[in-house]
Order: sequence, then C-alpha cells, then structure tokens
Amino acid sequence: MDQPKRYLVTSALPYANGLKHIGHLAGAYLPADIYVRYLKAQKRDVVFVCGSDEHGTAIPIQATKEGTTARAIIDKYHPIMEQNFRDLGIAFDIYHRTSEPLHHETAQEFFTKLNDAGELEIKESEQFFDEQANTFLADRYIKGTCPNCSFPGAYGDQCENCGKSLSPDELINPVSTLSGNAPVKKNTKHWYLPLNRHEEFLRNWILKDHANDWRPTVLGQCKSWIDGGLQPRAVTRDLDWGVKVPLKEAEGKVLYVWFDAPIGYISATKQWALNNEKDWRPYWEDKDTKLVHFIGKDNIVFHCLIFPVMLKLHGNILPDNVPSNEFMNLEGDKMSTSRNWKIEMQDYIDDFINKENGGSQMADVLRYYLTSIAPETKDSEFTWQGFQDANNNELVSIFGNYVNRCLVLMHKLCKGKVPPLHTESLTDLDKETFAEAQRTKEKVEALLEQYKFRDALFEVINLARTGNQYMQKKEPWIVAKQTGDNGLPTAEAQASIDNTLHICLQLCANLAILINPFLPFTARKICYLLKVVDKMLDWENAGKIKLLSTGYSLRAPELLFRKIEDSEIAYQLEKLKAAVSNREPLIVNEEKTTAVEPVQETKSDVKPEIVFDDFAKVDLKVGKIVAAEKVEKADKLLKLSVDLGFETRTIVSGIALHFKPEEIVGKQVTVVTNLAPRKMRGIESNGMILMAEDTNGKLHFINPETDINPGAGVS
Ligand code: B3M
Ligand code: ZN
Repeated sequence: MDQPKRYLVTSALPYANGLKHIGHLAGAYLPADIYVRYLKAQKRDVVFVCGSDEHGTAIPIQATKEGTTARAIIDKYHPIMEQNFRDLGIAFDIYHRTSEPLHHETAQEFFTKLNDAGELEIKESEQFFDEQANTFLADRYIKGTCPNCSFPGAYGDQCENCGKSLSPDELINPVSTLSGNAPVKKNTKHWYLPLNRHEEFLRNWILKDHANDWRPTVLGQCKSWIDGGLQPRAVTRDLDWGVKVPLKEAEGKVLYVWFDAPIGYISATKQWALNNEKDWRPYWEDKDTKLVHFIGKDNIVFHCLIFPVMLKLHGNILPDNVPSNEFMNLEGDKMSTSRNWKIEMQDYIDDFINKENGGSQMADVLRYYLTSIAPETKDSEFTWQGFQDANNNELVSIFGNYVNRCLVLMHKLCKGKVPPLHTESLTDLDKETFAEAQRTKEKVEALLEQYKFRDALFEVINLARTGNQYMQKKEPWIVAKQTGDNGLPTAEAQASIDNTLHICLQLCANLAILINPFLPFTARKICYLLKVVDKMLDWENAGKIKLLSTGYSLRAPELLFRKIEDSEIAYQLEKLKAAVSNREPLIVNEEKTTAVEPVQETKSDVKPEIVFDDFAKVDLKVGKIVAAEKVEKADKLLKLSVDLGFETRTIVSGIALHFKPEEIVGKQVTVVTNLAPRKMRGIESNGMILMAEDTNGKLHFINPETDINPGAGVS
C-alpha cells in the first residue's frame, strides 16, 4: 500500500481492573501515539482509538478482592486510566469503554452475523459447576493444588506460584472460589470459532503476503501457532459479566472477552464518528484504509489470527500491520503486577509530573527513555540509572543544551532577534549543516513508516548533536571578539555570527518539528520560545530553512529539561524494593523450598544470557543420599544427608510430595554445594539438589549414568 486514503490506528484495550504500568505504556500506547502524531503532522486522515476492556473474569475477580461490584471496579479504574494516558501525552481520538451499550450492540451484531452465516460451531462439553452458587465456573473461579509445584492456591487457568498454564481439570482437589465447595461436572453448550477452517487463509496472508513487512518476532509466533495446528476456539462463556450472547438458547452465557474486546475498536470508531459527525464505515470497510494494531507480545495470537478471521468473515478490512513489542523488564526482573515489580503510570505522574519541579516536560522525559529502549526486536530493560542517564546525558546535555545555547547567543550577539542570512558569505559547513536537517527528515520518515521508533528518535537526537558540533566549530562568541574601531564586531565578523545563529535557530525550529511525534510537550515549548504557532509543527515544514523570519524577536531562553538528581533515583529504587517486600507472600504458611521455587512467570521462558564466569561461580558436585527423613509439620520437605566425598551435609529439599524417604536413600544426585546456607523449619540447609520436571509435573533427579565417586565435579 503506497499512500492509503486513511488510517485507523488502535492500541490494545487495557483491562479496567487496576492501574497500568510503564511496561504497558511502552508496549502498546507510546509507539502508537508517536506513529499517529507523525501521521497527523502529515495531515493524513487518521483516527486513533482505544478504550477500557471492561469484561472478562479479571473484573469481577478484582471486585471480590476489593469487596465491591464489577460495575464499581470499572467505574473506578476507567477514568484513572484515561487520565493517566492524557497526562503522558497519549492523544487518542477516543478512549471508549466496552461496557457502553453501543459496544454491546456492535459485538452482538458481529456474533449474530457470523452465527447466521454458519461460521460458528456449537459443541457440548463437561465443565465445572458450583451447585450452591448455581453457576458454571470460568477458569479463574476454580482453585486447587497445582499439579506442578503443589502450591495450594493455583487457578484453573494458571498457577501463580510456578507460572504453569493449567486447565481446570488438572487441578488437584479443585474448589469453587464462590462457595468453597468442590464443583461438579455438568454438560454445557458453547459456540466455537473454527480457526482450523481458516488455516490456508492465515498461512498465505501472514506468512506469504506479510513475510517482509511484519516484525520477525510477530511472524515467528504466528508461524508456530499455525504449524502447531489451529483448533476451534470457544467464543462464549458461562458467566454473568460481559456481553450477553444474543440467542434465546444461550441464557446465562456471555461472549468470551477476547471475542468482544477487539470489536471494541469498531465500537470506539463508531462513537468517535458520532461525536464528530463522521462516517465510521470507510475506516473498517474500505480497502484504502490502513489498519494498524499496536499491542504487546502476549496479545499476538488474538490480533494476528483470531480477530483477522473474525474480520474476514464479517466483511471488514484486515490489519496492514501489527507492530507488537516484546517485554520491557525492570531492574533485572520481569515487570509484574502480581509481584508488585513495576512502575505504575500513576506513580510516575505523581512523583515527576505533578510535582513542583516537574510539569509536562517530565512526561516527555519518560517518553524519551521508553522510546530509546523500546523492546521492538527483543526484550529490553528499564533501569532508573538508565532513565537518569538518558535525561542528564542526552536530553539535558545534547538536545536541551543546544536549544538553550542558540537562544542565549542570539540574545547576546544578535539583539534578541533572528539575524539575517548573508547568502554571499555562506560557508560549506553552513550549507552542509542545514542539508543535514533535510536528510534527517527523510531518515526519520522512512524509519517511522517501518515502525522503527527507537532508530527514528536516535536520528533526531543526532541532529541536535550536529547542531552542537556546528556551533562549536563556528564559535560565534570568539568571532564576536574581532572588533573594529567602534568596539563592535567587524562587518565580516557580524555576517559570520548572523549566519551561524540564523542557521542554528532554523535548526531549532526543525528539531521542534522532528521531535514533535516523540516529545510533544517539548515541541510546543520550543514553539513558545520561538514565538511561533503550533502550526509550524506540520511535517511538511521539516527540512525548510525559512521557518523563522529575519528580524523576528524571540523569547528569553528557558531550560527545556532539568537535571535529575541522584537522590531522586535512590528514592525510586527504595520505593521499588519496598513495594516488593510489602506484597502478599505467595506462600503464607510454608517456607519456600529449594526444588519448588521457580520464579519465572511462564514456564517456557528462557532466562537472560549469562557469561561463562557467571556459570563458573556455581559449584556443582555429585553427591549420594545416605539418609532421608520427613520434616515435622512441613509436608513438602525432606531432610537429607548427602555424602559429598569430602563431607556429609544436611540439605533440606522440597520433594516430599514426590518421593518417600526410603526410596531415595542410596540415590546419586547433583548438588549445588556453594549456595549460602538457609534455615528451613529450624534446620540449616547447606546446598541444593538439582531436579528436572517432566511435562506431568513429576520430578526426577539429575544423576550420572552409572554410580561414580561422591564429590566428583560437574561442569
Ligand atoms: N485487555 C489484554 C491485555 O490488556 C486485553 C487486550 C484487549 S485488546 C482488544 O493484555
Ligand atoms: Zn504451580
């Protein structure tokens, strides 16, 4: 598609069940906003939609936690989320809600059309039912013991202790969270979207047509889903919170949240059209519309496989691209709401924007750092040190410093007015510097069209760097010392000063235009300092040398960015650590034990790369279990005596649910021998036994093929 007639840009609809963190911001909202601001500066026809996702079990579950109703939860979080986005400069054309009647109607119409056309399948299956509460139990309403790690509070869809994805059937001793009773199995009927019927279409459309323009990470995930065999997906649930299934025979059923939520993009567009007396249809029906979904990587399957199939069946256009981001980690660990390892947007706003020495410029500082480390091709990492460095060494020292110097020197050497350009005395360096602005514009354009926000931002900062170097080479403050008899700079010197400052100021105006999609508050502040209207920020003005007229007087300089102090960073680090230690422990009445202590959120995760030296610090040896006994009042723990050749050690291991003490005496095992000692149930444990876990959650020792001498090194 060359120049589409119009654009529809979406950001994933966040669940209205709690405050969102900066990982969310970096993933689906900030890049979309940059893209849209760029398109709008180009005066293209673009609508940017988002809204709160107010359905799914996440909402009533949060309501139970807060002791209130689902309705109260969405009414509490929706406005806060909307305001958070506004404070950080995310400028949606509409921030809608899926609880609106318009959305319910739109989603129901969508379902009806697909169902009437025979595109859905109906299947009966047995599902858990709570007889006392008289309701079927969606996954999150069933709790039980994790078959993988024995954690007693695992949910029907996932164990939050070990991260394993589960189905309710796998839980040991399942109970309903509503009544606390054991649920029974009961027959129920559901509607399914038979994705398997569309494999050919998906394969061609994604893996062939978009092989070159979608991000490799997105293509990779799609390919593995398709190659893994597509299955029918249930699009209804037995639940009373959500969009009612519009069929008589489906009493008590709602649309699955992932069926209705993406339709939210359409209902949001409809509401936007109503608000603005526009027609929404072309945005979803005309092939000349470019549809782009910005999401995080956990939403890929829904936006690349399921929703496109729904759109195709319903007669809508398909997304042209789905620029999904990888995850942004925080200070060496995965950002996580359940573990409280996160920086909420609200927290940043409170600490930096709504503070005395903050202001909207501080929104731009966060936008800057998040874009400069955007996880576009792989996971990235937010650190407070990195945040401070990006601000102090790049925004303050390069960008802000350049604009400030221009204004200071202009006031000092050119009487506060834009000096004239003496074309006859332009040097090669003058011309070359200005040509750089034109080139930067072209590079930034090309990168943004390819969703390479990080690289695009780098180019803009580089232009400010070029400006600083230019000024350093031209040294107008030194040239000003070439004075005549009257004590003023000679005509020749003044011409050189004028040209330098003229070019510098025009470059400032150019920087405002180029930085505008990324740092909108800063761009406007530059316009204010240059006394020009925001209209100057139109993209077509970039690369032009005549943005500021000669003789025009400008405002006194004001700093664009302030330095961030070490104390502010120390405070944030403290706060982060305090929040984690305040969170509810996952295991309350049982000390965590060595073999059952995985901290990863999803099981398939590969840990970050380490160097050999990291590995070499771990001392691994072969040991032999010479005695084993149960630990009193701890049903998961065994106290082992392990012969390591040079000594026999006590090691407490969380394997009691998997092995009887008598069966393991005499077994060889691999031991981490230099782990710091740790007390469990009053017993000091001096090491850790390595275990492997099979897909059924059963544990196995890691041991040599044949018996060898205890104490043998493992490497
Ligand atoms: N609410 C999931 C999420 O926030 C979901 C996105 C819906 S996009 C249509 O990750
Ligand atoms: Zn578990």
